[in-house]
Amino acid sequence: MGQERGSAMATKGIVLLVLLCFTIQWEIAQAKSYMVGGVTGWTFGVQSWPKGKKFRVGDILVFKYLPTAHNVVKVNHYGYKTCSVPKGSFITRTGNDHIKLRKGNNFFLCNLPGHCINAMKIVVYAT
Ligand SMILES: [Cu+2]
Repeated sequence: MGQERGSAMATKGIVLLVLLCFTIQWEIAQAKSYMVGGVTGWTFGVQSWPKGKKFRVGDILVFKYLPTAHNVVKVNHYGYKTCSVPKGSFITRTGNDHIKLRKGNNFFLCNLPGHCINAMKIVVYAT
C-alpha cells in the first residue's frame, strides 16, 4: 500500500515536471510583436522608439503607416548612418509590414526624400 502511494506520487511528480518543461519551452517559443513607434506608428521622429526595450531574435516588428506616405527599407549599418539604400535592399510598402528580427542589429529606414534625415529610421538590437 505504502509503496503504491509512493509510486503514484512519483508519477505525479514526473507529470508535473514534464508539464513545467512544456510551459517553459512554450514561453521561449512565443515571439513578441511590437508596434513600431507605438500609437503614432512608423513616422518622423521614430528613431528613439527602440530605446529601453529588449528585443529577441524572432520577435516581430509591425510597421503601420499610410502606404502612400512612407515605406520600410531594411538596410545595413552604413545605410542607416548615411540615410542611403544599398543596392538590392529589401523594400516593403504595404502600410502594415511584419518583419522578423534577426540576431544583432536590425536597421530600417523610410527612403522617401527627407524622411530618414528627419529621424524616420530605427536600429533594433535583438539577442
Ligand atoms: Cu517616410
